[in-house]
Amino acid sequence: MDEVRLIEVKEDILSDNKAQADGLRISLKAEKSFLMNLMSSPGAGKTTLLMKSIAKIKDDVKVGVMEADIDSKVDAEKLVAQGISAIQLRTGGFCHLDANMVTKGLEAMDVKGLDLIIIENVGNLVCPAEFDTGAVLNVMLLSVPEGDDKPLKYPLMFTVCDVLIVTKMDYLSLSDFDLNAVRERAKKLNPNIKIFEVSAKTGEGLDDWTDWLKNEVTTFGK
Ligand SMILES: Nc1nc2c(ncn2[C@@H]2O[C@H](COP(=O)(O)OP(=O)(O)O)[C@@H](O)[C@H]2O)c(=O)[nH]1
Ligand SMILES: [Mg+2]
Repeated sequence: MDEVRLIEVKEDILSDNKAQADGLRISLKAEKSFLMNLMSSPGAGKTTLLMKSIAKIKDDVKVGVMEADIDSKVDAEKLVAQGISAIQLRTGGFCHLDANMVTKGLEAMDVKGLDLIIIENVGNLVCPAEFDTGAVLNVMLLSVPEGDDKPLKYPLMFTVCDVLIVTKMDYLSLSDFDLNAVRERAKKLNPNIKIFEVSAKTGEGLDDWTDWLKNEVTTFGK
């Protein structure tokens, strides 16, 4: 019997996506639109952190949010109810956003006049790390209840992110989460990763993060 041919498609998909993401980055830079991609496990606190962060910077930075979920509108509805400009992308089962989906989302958004566009990616620590969205800043959340072993289990996510926000810090005293171990594990994978420690519930560490983000956005393209 003839041997069955095995064709590797993943590499092609990823390289096509990377080319599209690079093109998107160039056009967004020309428009001085700062695109940030926020990733984490489901329930780590992305939507909550976005609402708290945007409330702090909205007088200085005009923000729009692109929510992505497999099949629901709940996150965009939460943001809109807070007066935040948001659209919802339904990925229809896909576990991540790619540059093509983000391009479609941007076409549906009123991006003129926005200084900062934030993508809340589909919640998981695996697929979103593989697909470049065209963002200039990749941020991940790791919440204390998820445990300190996540850099060991999901190294790619920690490698591709510019920023790690350890969140739900209000749980720290209730858990065996080893903050130093997370810092060391993340830095070993990605020596340039910037780490913030935040509780969206108590507000601890929120200003450090939002002051830094505001500075990144306002100096973008200058
Ligand atoms: N205690 C605590 N709960 C939080 C914090 N941030 C988010 N949560 C809660 O975690 C749950 C999931 O949050 P959500 O923002 O929807 O997570 P997402 O799925 O990553 O968008 C909600 O019940 C939030 O109220 C935090 O810093 N501390
Ligand atoms: Mg959410």
